[in-house]
Amino acid sequence: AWRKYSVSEFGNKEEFEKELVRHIETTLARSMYNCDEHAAYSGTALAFRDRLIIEWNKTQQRQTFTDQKRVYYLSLEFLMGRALDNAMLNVGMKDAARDGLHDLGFRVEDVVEQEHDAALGNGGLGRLAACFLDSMATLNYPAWGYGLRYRYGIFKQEIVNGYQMEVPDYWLDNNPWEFPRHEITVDIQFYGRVKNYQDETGKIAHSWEDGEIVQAVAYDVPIPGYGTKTTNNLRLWSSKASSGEFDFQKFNAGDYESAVADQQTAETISAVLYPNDNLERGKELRLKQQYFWCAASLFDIVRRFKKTRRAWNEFPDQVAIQLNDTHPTLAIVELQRILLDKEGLEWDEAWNIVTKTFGYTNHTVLPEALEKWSVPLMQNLLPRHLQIIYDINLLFLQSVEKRFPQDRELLSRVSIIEESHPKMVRMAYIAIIGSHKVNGVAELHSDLLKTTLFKDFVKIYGPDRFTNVTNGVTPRRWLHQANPLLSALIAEKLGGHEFLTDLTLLDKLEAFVDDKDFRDEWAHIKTMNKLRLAKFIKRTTGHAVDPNSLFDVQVKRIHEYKRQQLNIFGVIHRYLSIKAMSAEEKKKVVPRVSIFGGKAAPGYWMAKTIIHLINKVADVVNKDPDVGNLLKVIFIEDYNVSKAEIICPASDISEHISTAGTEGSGTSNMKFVMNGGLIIGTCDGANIEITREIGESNIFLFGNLAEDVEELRHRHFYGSFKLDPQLEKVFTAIKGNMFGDAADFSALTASIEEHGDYYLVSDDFNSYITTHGMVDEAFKNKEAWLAKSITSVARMGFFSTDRVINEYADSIWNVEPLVVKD
Ligand code: 26V
Repeated sequence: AWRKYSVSEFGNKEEFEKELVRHIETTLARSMYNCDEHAAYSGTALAFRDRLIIEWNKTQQRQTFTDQKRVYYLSLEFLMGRALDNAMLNVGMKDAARDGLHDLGFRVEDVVEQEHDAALGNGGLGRLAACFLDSMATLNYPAWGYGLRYRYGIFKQEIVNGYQMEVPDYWLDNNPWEFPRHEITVDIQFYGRVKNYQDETGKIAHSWEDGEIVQAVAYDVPIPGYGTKTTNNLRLWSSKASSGEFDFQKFNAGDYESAVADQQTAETISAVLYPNDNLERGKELRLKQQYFWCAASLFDIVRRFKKTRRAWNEFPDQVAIQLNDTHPTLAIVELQRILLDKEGLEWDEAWNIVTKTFGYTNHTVLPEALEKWSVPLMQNLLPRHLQIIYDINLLFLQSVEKRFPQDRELLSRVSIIEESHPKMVRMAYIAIIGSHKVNGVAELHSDLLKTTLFKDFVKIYGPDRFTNVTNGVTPRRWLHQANPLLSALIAEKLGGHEFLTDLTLLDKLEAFVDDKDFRDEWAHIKTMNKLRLAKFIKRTTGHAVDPNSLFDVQVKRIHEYKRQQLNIFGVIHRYLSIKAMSAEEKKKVVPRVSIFGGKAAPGYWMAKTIIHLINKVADVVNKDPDVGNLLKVIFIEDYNVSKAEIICPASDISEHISTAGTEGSGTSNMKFVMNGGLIIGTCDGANIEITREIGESNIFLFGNLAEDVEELRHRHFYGSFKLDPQLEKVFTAIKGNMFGDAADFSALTASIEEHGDYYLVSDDFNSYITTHGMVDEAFKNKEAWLAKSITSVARMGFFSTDRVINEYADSIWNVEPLVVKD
């Protein structure tokens, strides 16, 4: 009977308005007479939140009732961006909301912009996790995300005098999308010591005692699927001093301040997202974060399993856990500990359950990103886990020894413990040994894992433990939401929006490549999107850019391997060429806007130097009357998910130019092509598969191949290094103080000229410049360019995360969707 009291499921404009007003006047205690855009946002969000939470409840009941296998996606990062637009589109009520808001005097586009990005991630890895959640819900998989509820997301970037400054991103005030679950808490232990004792059967058992306890509190975020009834859950843990932790002794002794300080120490565990992308720095607090989150999640998963009253050997039939990089590797050790110490299973039985449960995804081959933790640090913080790690290692090495007797070298290479000073625990090795599948994120990357980084493990386990699942992006956010005009045009041609849930249907667009009206509309939409970006640039930087210019975009984390330095050197080269031209020659130049965006890790000096150089070049170029509109350089401050939604649809060409063999996959390459932009790139990451899908004539590839990188690096050191002559001209300009004090950039030029040019900037420079010349030529032929753009979009069906999730489900998780009939 209580069912009829489900009030909030508004189904039209009027009902939406009623809910909106109700929330503004009661939940927010505001009057409609002074309702501003922010209040309109909060009211709309609350109205949609009600809808989501009703579906969320039903989904959870359904999933519990059918009792089938669930997936748990463990990620330290979920780079969600804004939620409201996504919720409106997924629920299918955006038009009702638009009309309702309009009646009250608001534009839905402005209202949506009031929301603060949920920026709980650094870059590709975190955004991939967010796209996965969208696809898992849309495909009706019973799936949960587990992460940390950071009080501060990735820092906000400000550019001051051309330098990056970091500002904290406090984002939690008035966040309508999270539900605190104060009743769901887990006690997490740190430090202490291990006690050995004999159990009832006379067996030696272990218990971990006398540690410090911190409480994990669950916060749930609903994840709606697009056009489905499934609303999954993202559970984020927040740290809190356990009530026992507040030291009443100190308090009563008058030391109130110190008692509160202890409490704050507990709360720092989930305080801040580490802003290093691809650089491991062994900080104790980071290890604490990892264990805190793994232990809370495992406790929750095990508690849910135990409610089913099944036998332990059925655990892997009910639970699949995917490790997003090595950050959650302690979950493997924690499950083994629970099964041994708490549940009393035998080692082999427990370990068999563990390895069947876990899968591990690797995202990078860069050696500086591979996680290692010092043995003394782990001994102190997690003494029982270190013992278990040693046991895992012992048994593993014994089995290797049996199969490959007398290969001492092999044993020391694959040992979990690196025999350095101090000794280090190699987390990737635990992840491999404790999982049944290890995957890379694009073909080349997965091949490199097998032939280089994890070669010895292929020898030990055979090739079947290693596989590839090429990344994707969700077309809901990255096509439909970011580019409503293009999505509508495609829907008109294909007779509906089905392509959003079956992206391979895009191939039907190829039939229209030669249709003149269609092409014109396609071109018009690109221009509109460029105008939208131009307005944004004007508003945020003050620079006017001409939407008829070629928009050339590189937005991603700043890293030497991604080679923004190659791009800015190319821009300088272009600038010098233009300066040397006659008026006649200038008439033939294709006007260009070079757009950069991205954050540098706060301690990564070389990356910060690259940002500084880009901004200094912009200062000089943008006010040079010799150049005018032929070249503009723009650095977009604080690149994030919601800015990406404006930038991706507006590019003519985007740059994916990492040193071959270094980029795991890249995912923005997919977003740009899906939005009708062409790309210039190296044979690296998913660029290779994008080329295979869209055809070689639709992409601008350049540069050395991965297979030649080692040889080239060797030659730089042991042969003679000769700077590329074109690049030399660029360096001469920099050293002549053309962009301010050359000393500011000497580390950057020296890394190439003097320190071996590890990222092959000089080797690839000529080919890069030549290829940009081909881009200019191609852009002059508008019709041919449009044909490339349309054909490419038509062939991008493969890069939906729906395909990706189905591959994980089939080949790694062995889970089925839970489809509901209406
Ligand atoms: C790595 C590390 C290393 C230890 C210290 C903290 C920290 C934080 C984040 C990361 C993530 C770096 C790995 C990463 O983001 N990889 C990117 O993953 C994308 C999704 O698979 C892929 O498209 C990019 O090519 C890859 O660089």
